[in-house]
Amino acid sequence: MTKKTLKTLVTVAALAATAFASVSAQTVEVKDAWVRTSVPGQKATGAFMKITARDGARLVAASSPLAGVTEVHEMKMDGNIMKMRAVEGGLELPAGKTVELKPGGFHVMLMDLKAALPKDGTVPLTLVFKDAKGVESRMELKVPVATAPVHSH
Ligand SMILES: [Cu+2]
Repeated sequence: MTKKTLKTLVTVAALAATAFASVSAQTVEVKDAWVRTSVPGQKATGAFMKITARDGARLVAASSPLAGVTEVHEMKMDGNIMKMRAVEGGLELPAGKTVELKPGGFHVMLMDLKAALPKDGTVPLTLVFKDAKGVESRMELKVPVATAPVHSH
């Protein structure tokens, strides 16, 4: 191997390591995630969790192979009616503050479900975050299916 080839290889390896570091040095933490059970024929359900972004970020998208459409939703009163809608521009995650996605509030909506989600199953869920500089990062989760909030200790 010539010296030049070796140097090129080292440079490539260094770049790969940098890319890996920026992904693995996860600045977003997700805790107590759960997806509500669904029955056969049910088209939608919600995923809930606690998200803390150390440096601040936005949850801009989510996806799951078990759902045709996945959106970040909020519940809001519209007159006397509680309505839910997609969070425009993504869910704001202020630096160091834990944002709770819970029934009746923010949630990740799984729609066009491909199958029923029985209790004790798991749902693969990908969350896409965008930091203050607009850099996107992905987080892959295996979320337990439950009928009520899950607490980790
Ligand atoms: Cu919803």
